[in-house]
Amino acid sequence: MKKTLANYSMFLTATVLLWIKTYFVSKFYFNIPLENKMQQFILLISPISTVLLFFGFTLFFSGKARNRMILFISFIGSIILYANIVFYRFFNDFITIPVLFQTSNMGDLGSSIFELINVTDIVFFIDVIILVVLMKFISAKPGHVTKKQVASVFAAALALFAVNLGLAETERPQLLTRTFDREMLIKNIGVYNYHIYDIFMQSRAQAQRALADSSEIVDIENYVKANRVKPNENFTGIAKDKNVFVIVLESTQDFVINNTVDGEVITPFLNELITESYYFPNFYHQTGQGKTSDSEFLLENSLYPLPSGAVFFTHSQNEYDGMPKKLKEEGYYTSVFHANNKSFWNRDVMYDTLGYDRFYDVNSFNVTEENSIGWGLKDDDFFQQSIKYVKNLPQPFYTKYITLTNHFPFTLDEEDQLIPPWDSNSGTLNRYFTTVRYMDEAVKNFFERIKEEGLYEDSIFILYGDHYGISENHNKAMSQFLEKEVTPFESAQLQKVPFIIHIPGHEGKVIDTVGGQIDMKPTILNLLGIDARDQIYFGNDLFSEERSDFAVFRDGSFITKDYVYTKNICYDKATGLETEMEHCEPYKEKSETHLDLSDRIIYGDLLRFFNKEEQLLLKNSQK
Ligand code: GP9
Ligand code: MN
Repeated sequence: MKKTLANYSMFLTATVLLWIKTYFVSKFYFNIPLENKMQQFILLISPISTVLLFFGFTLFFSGKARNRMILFISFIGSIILYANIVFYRFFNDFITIPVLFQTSNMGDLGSSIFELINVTDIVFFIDVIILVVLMKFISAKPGHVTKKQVASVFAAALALFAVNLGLAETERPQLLTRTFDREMLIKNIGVYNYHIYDIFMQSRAQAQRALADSSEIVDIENYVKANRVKPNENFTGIAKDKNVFVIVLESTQDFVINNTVDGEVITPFLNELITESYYFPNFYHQTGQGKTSDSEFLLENSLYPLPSGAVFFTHSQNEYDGMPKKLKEEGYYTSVFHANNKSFWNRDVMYDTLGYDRFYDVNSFNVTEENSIGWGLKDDDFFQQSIKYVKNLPQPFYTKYITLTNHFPFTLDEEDQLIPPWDSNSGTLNRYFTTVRYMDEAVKNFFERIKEEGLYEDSIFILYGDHYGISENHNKAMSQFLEKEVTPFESAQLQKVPFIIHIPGHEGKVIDTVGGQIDMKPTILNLLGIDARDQIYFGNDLFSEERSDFAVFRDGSFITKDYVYTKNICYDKATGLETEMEHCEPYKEKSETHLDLSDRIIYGDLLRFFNKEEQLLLKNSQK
């Protein structure tokens, strides 16, 4: 027994020390917000599995060699942690592989690295120092450990990881498949597992990228250009050089528009706005697991998001022809307002890639206990606090506002409730009406302020719902509200989100073409008189009279003028009843092609080839 203890003592000490140190740094240094006991517990256990696994390898050695390996691993673990600490001091974020190799980032860091490092930082290596001292004074050398014992250490590490992941999944479902936020990953699986995961994801993307063939883009280009319709010339340039406000209406579905609950109007302001705007009642969201970020991706690129994961996370290093980049070439200043952590959905990185000039994240706002609810700053405060920034932006500007209050779980302080919650069996749906009503008021107040600031006349306003707020889990309450059964056909129809284009001085009109978020970019660019038809994108101008009514969802369901295809069934739109598959067949092929080609562009990072080719052509023509 004594011998066994001696065999393991240094291994155990090193494991415990690195584990506890990592926990303390995560909790107190990275300031990871913890909402409940379970999250505290997850954070506590999250480093242990990897720490155990790595030190487990030292058991293959004995005697002095083992001690040296223990020191080595302890040092490497500490360096990884310390690198994150230094990075965090500067960027308030965690290291990712691509960011590490991004010269611009490292350039910033390089010049100030000495300011970021303090002598007192030696405390972050305290465990390594303790180990050195212990090894010096303890004369007993660890002996041989049996293979079986090593195997059980690895098995324990694996089991601990499984427990960790299981608990994390209950706190944040689909943590690894969706990937929300670096902070969330570190909070749930610990800093070391996070790095392993990051390396895995990045290498996978890099491999796909390396395998891509530059000729692929030619076929894709031919396809998209052949399928593109001419934009409506009557609308070309009608908003030339105007400021553009894009307002993302969190979780807002179209069914709340012009509707009431218990006699209360749900969106009085939007209803009124629509009467003097272009309003598209057959407009669908096309997002996948990346939710809000997927909708932003569709908006800026007119490419489809990915079938799994959030493209903002998985392919933020690709080359894109983002709308901000294009608008910048045309003299626009581009920015985003969103009162959330900048790394959520990897926005800080992706916004750089897309070419945004400025991201006003949570740190640009004064967020207190009183002015926040649910996910953070209340929409009304968010809009109001943004005024001081927006009025000083260089004009013309393109700016995107992302609201937050109307987000699951749809909570709201009593004093902000303009209509009471409903009373079905779904608390979620009941509260949803109240938070939508609140958001509507916040948008109304924002418009008033924009008018007061004299910004209104020179601007256009694009409002869109990002994705559904009420999932199919609430079908029962939903059918009670809609007074009809929510069949798969109805579920597909419920994916409609508001799309409103408000141009001051224009009367507006209801335009009933079937379209989706993929169409936003070509529509907006045409209004601004910017010709981007040399770019590769999948949408079409929503005003165009030549367009065919069409929207494909990320799961392959689609909507046309007369049919709805979902869950392998073709429905007749007029009756809502099942019809022969042959009606849907031609569109099915079109849908699959669209999604497939768009995916290939992203997986292979194909736009890098396209742009090179374009530049070459340009050069030759200039000769
Ligand atoms: C988070 C906000 C909401 O920043 O955009 O995210 P969601 O869960 O809707 O994607
Ligand atoms: Mn959202």
